[in-house]
Amino acid sequence: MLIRPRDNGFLHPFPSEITPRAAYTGRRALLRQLAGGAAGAALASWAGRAALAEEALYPPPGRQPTLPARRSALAGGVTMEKVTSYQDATSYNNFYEFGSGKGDPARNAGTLKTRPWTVTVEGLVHKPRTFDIDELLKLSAQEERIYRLRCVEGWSMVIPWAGYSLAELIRRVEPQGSAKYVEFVTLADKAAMPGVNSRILDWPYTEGLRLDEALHPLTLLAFGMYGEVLPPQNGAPVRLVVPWKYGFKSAKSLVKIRFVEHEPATAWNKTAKNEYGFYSNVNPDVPHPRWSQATERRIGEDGLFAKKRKTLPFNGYEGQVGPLYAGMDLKKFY
Ligand SMILES: Nc1nc2c(c(=O)[nH]1)N[C@H]1C(S)=C(S)[C@@H](COP(=O)(O)O)O[C@H]1N2
Ligand SMILES: [Mo]
Repeated sequence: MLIRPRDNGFLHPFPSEITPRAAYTGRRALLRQLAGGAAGAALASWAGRAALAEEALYPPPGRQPTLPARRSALAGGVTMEKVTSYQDATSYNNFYEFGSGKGDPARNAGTLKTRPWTVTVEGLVHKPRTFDIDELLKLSAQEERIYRLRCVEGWSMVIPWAGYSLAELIRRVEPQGSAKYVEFVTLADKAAMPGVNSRILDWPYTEGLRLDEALHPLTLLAFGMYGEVLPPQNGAPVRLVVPWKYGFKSAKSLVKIRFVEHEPATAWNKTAKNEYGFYSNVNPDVPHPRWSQATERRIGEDGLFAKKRKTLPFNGYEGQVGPLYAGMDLKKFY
């Protein structure tokens, strides 16, 4: 019997709970065979379209090593929306260390060397430690989380990440009672990163979260996407993904995680205080000083006639993270 894709599965396949790339490519091969084979015309055209759709969404084999991950069971961990194509997600990026144009990271980030690589966890913790990246990768089981991410410039996308909750790491280093915030420091390597020689930002790029935000299970330490390890332009070998905050909170290519008592400075806040606050929760009611933040365009849908989408509070994750901000004036703490 033919296994029909689910409505949603047509656009994002659910081959099994374990989603190594082989499962996707095997399914595509089957679809192609059906499309070209003796099957009826309707079936052939259905299979042809399905194969094409999946080819567009997932990378062809051999780009990056695979990174198998089991599908997340976390509330909010898997959105049912159409996944952005791999091509779009890896060619339209913000990664200022490699240039400020959206195409610069894909063009320039090939110089990033991701081995050897270490991440140092320090500050107000009982067990400070430097992790080798391969050790960090195996610290907890890799989960596939499919998150929306919204950039402050008005575009959004849906990406299947592989990683585990940052809380898994935090738990192991045992924060002290005085730790209230977490600061994230990313690589600033002048030789490998042409952007670091410019003065656009005060390098290294840093970000911060309140400790309870960092501990929220949706906050992901990501090592992969689309069943593979992260490509350099998306923040290899390890980055943060905080789906209810504007994209710039999701710091790429992390080298240090520091536990501190006071709210840390962040790279964008230092550069333009009135445009980028510490909290940066996706909030359609708070316009950026230079544009509205009430609507967004999904990458891949940005044709001339594509409708804009309404931006949701907390990027649609209000049910999960709203309680973190109970009683706070989110226009003041933007
Ligand atoms: N180190 C570093 N991390 C960064 C950035 C950056 O310039 N440098 N840009 C941020 C911004 S503005 C966005 S929208 C996201 C983009 O992630 P993506 O390219 O994987 O879509 O990365 C964030 N992380
Ligand atoms: Mo962004």
